[in-house]
Amino acid sequence: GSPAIVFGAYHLKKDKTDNFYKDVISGLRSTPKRLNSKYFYDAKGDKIFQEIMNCQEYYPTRCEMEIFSEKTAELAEAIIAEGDGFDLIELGAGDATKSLYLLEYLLKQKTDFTYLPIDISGNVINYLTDNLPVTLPGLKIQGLNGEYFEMLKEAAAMSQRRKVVMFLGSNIGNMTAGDAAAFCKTLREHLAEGDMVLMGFDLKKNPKTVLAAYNDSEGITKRFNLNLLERINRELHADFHLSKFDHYATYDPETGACKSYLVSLEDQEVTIGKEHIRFRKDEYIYMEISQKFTVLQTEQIADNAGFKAINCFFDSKKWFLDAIWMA
Ligand code: AVJ
Repeated sequence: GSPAIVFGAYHLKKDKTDNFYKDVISGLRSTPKRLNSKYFYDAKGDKIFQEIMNCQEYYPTRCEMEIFSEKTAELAEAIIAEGDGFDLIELGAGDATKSLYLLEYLLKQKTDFTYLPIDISGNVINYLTDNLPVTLPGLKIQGLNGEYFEMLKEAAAMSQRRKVVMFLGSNIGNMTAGDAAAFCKTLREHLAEGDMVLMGFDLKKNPKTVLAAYNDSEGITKRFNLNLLERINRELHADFHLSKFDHYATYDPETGACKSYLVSLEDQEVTIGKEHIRFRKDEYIYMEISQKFTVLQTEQIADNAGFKAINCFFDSKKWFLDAIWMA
């Protein structure tokens, strides 16, 4: 039957500022200090991330774009193979540039599907639900603004159809190995047998290539990191001096962990609401991990979570992998 879905966007009503404040305070009260990179994506952060994706050194987007533009038919056929009439859910959809290739192809084939983008950024969801129906006439779209699994539950409550969940751009790399394993297990629990996952992984490669992508010469990634301090200033009434912090990126080819830090350039105290946080000179805030994988590791993650890895799509350099898993 047809899905009980209308055009539009669903926005999480819960007080998000509250979670943001709690996470920031507990992160900055920890030793070592840390902030969660999921908070990078406010309106300005979304814009800076666009700049990152367009910059010379940041290769992952171009690699995955090549897969989606050059192997559209193969990707679509692998997805359709399990039957027509499905919900195509995208976790962390962003501007959906890569998915557009797939959506356009599926529409041309008169495939019966609804596209459900999920994103933590309300701006992203508004943009997609406003623009995609214009770019792709006939597209059924339901935007979901909020956390992945809360919104996945919303999606499941809306329709009983087969699910194909896309998690692209190596977004999974923003989790530690343990968190990624737990995430995939939880994802599997939210799915039924026959459902599919299309997961993007940034693969291990020359360490200089990886590091340059997170340490770009124009300092876009530095601005991306500092923007979170600016967001905290604005939304949580704090007084970070951005010029008193510097960006430091590192890549360890052994573990595949690429990490970003903001380093305090002097002894200083920052006020956030009624909290006071002390920084020693050279003390760092751990901002983000962007994990790189071997193909074998991705298969082990699938296995361990109860998925069957059934298909691998690589770019021509084999720098990036889009894997299809079956629940
Ligand atoms: C959106 C999580 C895939 O980790 O490569 C880019 C975010 N951070 N440059 C990544 C990011 C710094 C990006 N992901």
